[in-house]
Amino acid sequence: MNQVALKHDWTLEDVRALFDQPFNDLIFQAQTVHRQHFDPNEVQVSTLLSIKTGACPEDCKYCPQSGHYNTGLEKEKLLEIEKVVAEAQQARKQGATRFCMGAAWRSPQERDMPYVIEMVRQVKALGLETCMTLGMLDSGQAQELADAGLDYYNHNLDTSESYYEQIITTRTYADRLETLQNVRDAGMKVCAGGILGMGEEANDRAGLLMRLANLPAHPESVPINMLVKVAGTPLESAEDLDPFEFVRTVAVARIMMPRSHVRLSAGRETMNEQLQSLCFLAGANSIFYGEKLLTTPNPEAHQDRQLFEKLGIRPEARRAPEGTPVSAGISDQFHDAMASADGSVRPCEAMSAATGS
Ligand code: SAM
Ligand code: DTB
Ligand code: SF4
Repeated sequence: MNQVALKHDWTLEDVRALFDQPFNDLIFQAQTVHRQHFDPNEVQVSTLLSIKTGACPEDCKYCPQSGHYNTGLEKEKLLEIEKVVAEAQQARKQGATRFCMGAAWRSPQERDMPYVIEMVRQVKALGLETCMTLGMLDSGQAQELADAGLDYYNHNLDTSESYYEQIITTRTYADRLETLQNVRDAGMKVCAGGILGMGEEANDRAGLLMRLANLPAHPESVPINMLVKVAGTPLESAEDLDPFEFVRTVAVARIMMPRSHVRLSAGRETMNEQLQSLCFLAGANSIFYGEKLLTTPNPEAHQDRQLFEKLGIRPEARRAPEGTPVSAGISDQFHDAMASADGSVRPCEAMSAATGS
């Protein structure tokens, strides 16, 4: 494997030069880099659950859960641990290898910590990787979550530093960077990305990727979300982003952060199969799987299984650090779910390969 040193000193000009290549050259370069680091026919599969919904004090202009806007969302308090574990069991049965729990908080309060810590412990005990996104963390909270065994923490930069203040006024870019540093210092894996289609310019998309790739270590997961336009939010009528710009951003993220999982995240509900396939070709190798993201719709599970089947894509098996598959059973579950998608059971060599069995 060609292990080129990872680059952390990108300038905006470097990033724009990647973006501005002819489309075919960019996709070829991204797919070439992708193949140096990953199996091009494997996609990691995560499921999301909102563990605390709505009434968030922050004013993120894209977000249906902000208490500043009337989006008609029914708010819910922190879910009971048993309910979260039952949902995780269901996700595991459907073939997810990672379970992400999200809360509409500015940051967790001290009284919440024992509950979320217990959620991490019990979900992990099912053999799933755990991820949480709970807002800002101080260093002590990050350490508590790491000690409980939390694998990933998601906290997005969302956009470029200069466009950020058009989108959120209740906390700063520096706050976001501080949380990412606290997560990293506590020894957890970092999941950080952004949202496209918020009326930003090409330089903002380049600026977002520049900040992510210039972090002291690249985030292990980079979610690229297409804005889900929700009625009642200030961005409900944002102009559609040209889908090719979305694909270009995925490709540039792949080239700049070659060893990271790039997640084709929110927004797949409005993308056709061909656009999603272009994103996989550009190096996206992770998705959220299951009918719902946090509060908005995601493609039905059977549609994703059919798309994987059409493209010959296998769900990535969870791997132990030394590269040994540790949850073959989980990928088998995806296989079973896939086999029953159209009511018939058929052999699927691809799935067996993914499980290493
Ligand atoms: N409250 C926590 C926070 O903001 O960090 C965690 C939950 S928040 C919903 C997680 C991420 O979801 C946000 O950072 C944003 O990138 C993404 N998100 C929220 N609403 C979205 C939308 N309408 N379209 C696309 N992505 C969205
Ligand atoms: C991320 O980057 N995307 C996910 C996850 N991190 C938590 C969230 C998408 C949320 C989309 C809007 C909703 O469903 O509420
Ligand atoms: Fe709150 Fe997170 Fe939504 Fe911002 S993105 S309003 S912090 S739930």
